[in-house]
Amino acid sequence: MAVSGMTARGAFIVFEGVDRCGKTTQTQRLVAALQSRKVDVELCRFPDRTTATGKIIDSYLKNGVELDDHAVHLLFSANRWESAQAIRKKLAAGTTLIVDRYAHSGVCFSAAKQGMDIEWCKAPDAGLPAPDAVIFLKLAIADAMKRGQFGEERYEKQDFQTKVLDNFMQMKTDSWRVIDAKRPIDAIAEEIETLALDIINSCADKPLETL
Ligand code: DGP
Ligand code: NA
Ligand code: NA
Repeated sequence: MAVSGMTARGAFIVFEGVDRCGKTTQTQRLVAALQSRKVDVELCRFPDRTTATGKIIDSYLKNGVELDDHAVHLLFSANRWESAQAIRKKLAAGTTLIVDRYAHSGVCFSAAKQGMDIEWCKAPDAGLPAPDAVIFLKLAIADAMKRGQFGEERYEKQDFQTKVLDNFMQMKTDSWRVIDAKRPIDAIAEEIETLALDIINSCADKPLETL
């Protein structure tokens, strides 16, 4: 509960999953639902393609430039570090952040590449603000492939996404909230809204942790 004169901090809620799992739709739906309940909330997504690092990442994802796997991994991490200070400030000011991908994507996508090790991939993100909750939208790759636009960007290939999903399942801890993403959009949105309200209430007086 908020003590008078103090603002309860916002929650840092991260959505993860393979490509086409419905994260973008669900994060947008959640932000709209929370806004209609007068929750102070903002949507963010990583990679943030608008920054200097984000522009290189965007070009890489669209196959416009080739980059060494280690170099691009560090760019994705740098792209999160660019926002770290703003994330801390917003949370402290009471704004809840709904985030479409974060450090778990960083590790799970890079480690799906030959010769890229999970522990090496985790290192550059150490010290970033840690999510209060990870909501994982779980979808089989065969089902993701039936959805529109799969295959347009660099990583949107069946074999690669299968490895990414395996990595997510390996990294998953008991604290992740796993959502069956094969169901209708409205049913998922309803489940997530209840979950998010619960997370927002329960982290208001807990300190923000770091990765
Ligand atoms: P999105 O804009 O959410 O569709 O993400 C773009 C693609 O980049 C998607 O295939 C997931 C992947 N991705 C997101 N974050 C990272 C990261 O930190 N590292 C790597 N290697 N890939 C990432
Ligand atoms: Na994508
Ligand atoms: Na690997």
